[in-house]
Amino acid sequence: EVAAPITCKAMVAFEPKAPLECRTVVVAAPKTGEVRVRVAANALCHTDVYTWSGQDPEGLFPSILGHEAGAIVESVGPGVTTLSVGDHIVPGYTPQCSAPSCVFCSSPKTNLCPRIRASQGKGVMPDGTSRFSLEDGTTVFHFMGCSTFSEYTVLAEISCAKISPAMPLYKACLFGCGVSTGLGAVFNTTKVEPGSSVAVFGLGAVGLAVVQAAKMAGATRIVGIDLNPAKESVGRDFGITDFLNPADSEEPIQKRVVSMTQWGVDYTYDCTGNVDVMRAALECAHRGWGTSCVIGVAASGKEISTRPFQLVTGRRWCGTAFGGWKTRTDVPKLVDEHLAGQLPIDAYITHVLRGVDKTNEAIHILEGGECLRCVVVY
Ligand code: NAD
Ligand code: AHE
Ligand code: ZN
Repeated sequence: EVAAPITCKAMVAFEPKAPLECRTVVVAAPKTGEVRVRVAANALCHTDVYTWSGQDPEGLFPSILGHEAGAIVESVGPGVTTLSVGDHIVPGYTPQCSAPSCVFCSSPKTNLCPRIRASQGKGVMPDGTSRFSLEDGTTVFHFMGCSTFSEYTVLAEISCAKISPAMPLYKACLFGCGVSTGLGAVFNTTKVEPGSSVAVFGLGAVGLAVVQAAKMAGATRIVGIDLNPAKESVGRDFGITDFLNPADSEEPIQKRVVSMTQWGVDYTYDCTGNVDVMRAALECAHRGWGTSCVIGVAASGKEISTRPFQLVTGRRWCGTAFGGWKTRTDVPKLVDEHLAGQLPIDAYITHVLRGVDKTNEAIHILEGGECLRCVVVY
């Protein structure tokens, strides 16, 4: 039996930087290998704001943005075997097809399953069409395979992490992107060892999750760097041992970090998306072995540069997507660790709003500088 289309409210991005418009949208039934979900809560990530601003080469309009959510399966399409109506899920923008023939899913080295990446980047479901339309029939594009600024959305089965129903969905959303990414950058991508020194550029939710994980991994010196002086105090709450504001001195920030530590720090992370910061982060990594991890997303056309000598003398540049976590196997484990009291995340939720129509306010709040994550409960 095929589910009927659902009519609900969604925030539609019609053009870059114009406020999202709360519209009635029609969400079609899930097709083969898809599920339709009721979004219970969504946390805003800086990447949503980046795409909304028009700088994302894959940004399409009109579209429904949003990718950090907790949701409940409402209906399942043909052929879906691993999810049932009522399951609690976290949508993933990095799917996990788990096919034995998928060299990415089969490898422990990566989470970058390419199965639906091309259609995802074009704002459509794997069959090349959208499940969203306006009441007048206009097609609305999907975003990052999630589109969670909508009361209902359609996801590929392989994009859904089924989580414990004991996890409140307003918190589960945090594991859908920023917090997981910061944790995974430390645990999976760079594998920080006890006693390491670390520098984190940008103390938003992503950067603070790097700080949290670095502390858990036994790093003994954690330098937090942010242009916003208010980030020193929240950074210390999460575990930074030192704070630097690049605006406090004419001296390049990488020199300041190196002079604090003699040869630089073992692991550095860009959590800003600024390519000059990425360069600074690489150049304050330890001579001989320091690793710098790019997490931030840079605007279309931006490129990174440094003197190759920085790499010749032993520094390594790497990057991470979703912290290297495999969505379907790892997100449920992160949730279980939280439920077992081993992974506190409540402090990331600095603001809570009610109603999908409050998403513009959430954007305003995230840009205000005091917000880590603003959760909108639908
Ligand atoms: P955010 O806006 O909440 O935090 C960014 C922080 O960086 C802010 O505290 C800001 O004051 C600081 N900052 C900005 N410019 C700076 C500079 N020049 N020097 C030092 N600090 C500076 O953003 P967020 O949600 O934490 O996301 C951080 C970045 O990570 C974004 O670029 C986002 O798109 C990206 N991201 C990437 C992944 C991934 O999988 N690779 C996942 C999530 C987010
Ligand atoms: N379309 C963007 C890509 C931006 C990007 O790099 N996204 C990150 C996730 S950011 C989450 O907040 C990512 O995981 N990328 C891997 C992928 O397959 O997209 C652009 O700038 O082109
Ligand atoms: Zn994100």
